[in-house]
Amino acid sequence: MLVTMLSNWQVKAMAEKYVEMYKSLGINIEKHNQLLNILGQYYGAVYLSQKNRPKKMDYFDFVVSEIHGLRIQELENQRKAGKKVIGAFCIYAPEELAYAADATMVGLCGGADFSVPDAEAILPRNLCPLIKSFYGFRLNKTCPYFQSSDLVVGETTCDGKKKVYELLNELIPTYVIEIPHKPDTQQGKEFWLKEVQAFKAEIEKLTGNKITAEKLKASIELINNKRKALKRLSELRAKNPSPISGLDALLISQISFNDDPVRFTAKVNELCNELEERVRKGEGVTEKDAPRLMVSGCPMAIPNWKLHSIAQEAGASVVVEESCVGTRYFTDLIEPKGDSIEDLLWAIVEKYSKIPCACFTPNDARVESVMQLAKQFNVDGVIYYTLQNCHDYNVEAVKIERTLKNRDLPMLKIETDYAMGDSAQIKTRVEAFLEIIQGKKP
Ligand code: BJ8
Repeated sequence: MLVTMLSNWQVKAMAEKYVEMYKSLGINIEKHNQLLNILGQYYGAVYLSQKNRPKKMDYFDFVVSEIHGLRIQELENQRKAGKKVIGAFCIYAPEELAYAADATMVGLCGGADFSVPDAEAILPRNLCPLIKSFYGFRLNKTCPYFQSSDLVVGETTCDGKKKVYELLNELIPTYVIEIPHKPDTQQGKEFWLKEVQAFKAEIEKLTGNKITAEKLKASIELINNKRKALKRLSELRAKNPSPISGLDALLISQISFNDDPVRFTAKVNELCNELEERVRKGEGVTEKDAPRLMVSGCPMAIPNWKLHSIAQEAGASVVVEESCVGTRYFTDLIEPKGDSIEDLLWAIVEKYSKIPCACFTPNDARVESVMQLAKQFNVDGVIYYTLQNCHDYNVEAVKIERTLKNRDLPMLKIETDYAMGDSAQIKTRVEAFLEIIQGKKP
């Protein structure tokens, strides 16, 4: 959601350019302008101040500058042509089904502190900031993706989300997919298949379009291509020095939930071509001996850049995110064993049940994934990132830390929210952590 470093008059010009669209979407224009001002300045300070960025990041800067403008205009044009927009919060929502019915799936705003006070007027304060943020955005009508959505798809991952979806449904039609928490079992997978079938029927009802095997196969390929491009980008970050900053890579992952998938995939691949050239020349964004970090834990929805910017400023190179806005989204592809609709739906279940969210129990696959990534990316340490009041990720830190310790890899646990009040304290802790890491280096 946002704008490059725009001066006040530029924000005003953009707000005026799209004012009729915003009015038709029922956006709270005054409040939305405040949001654009804050985010524009934040983006400029965090992103545009970086040195030695790849040239192909220009496209992603442009997307950010128009994320509340042109992209919304595109969605509105699609809606005028009779297509539907489905908003989602979780990577368990099978976007392949939306595209197979000629709909579009977009990520909804849920990564900013801006909307939290509005949510706290209704919700308990001691709730995950991600949940308060998205509910507040619907209440205060400043997320144009919410305003453009014909349906929201939620999921029974954590209790906070599950209960807030009931309240959200009072404000916008919200369909909830039930996610089994023991997906390794045959029983769990069969249950999930029924949920995927029911979601398919819901989308067909919403769009009036039948999801055929042919269309589903095409949309699986569409999203597989997006995941492949993100994986290619991720693998380039394993090089030393990494050819792209952690902040830029995080931004691209965040944008992947909002941009047009065909265009996005092409642009990520173009960026990867440039990064491969950098790797060939041995060029990176940091010195070769900069401490290499993994960030593991809760997803970071746009514009949540707090931890990455602190770590980067402290001299670290964030090289991988074990997160849903990171490796969990693109590690596995959908690989159907046949061409029938049943084969394709099963393949969706198989892929999605491999995403090791902390809502699963037990969740050994996540512990294994962290260890495998630590090796692949040759990390010197892990920052375990958990949002306040997220019990699943907070508790799962115990097992992850224990296993990392056995491999002699240091871990720093940061529990935070979206406000900036604790930035100085996090900075001090990250700097101390980097000193420990440097002290361990031969
Ligand atoms: S698959 S991680 S995107 S649920 S909202 S669990 S932070 S208390 S987001 Fe997630 Fe899907 Fe899992 Fe990934 Fe905790 Fe907050 Fe709940 Fe959250």
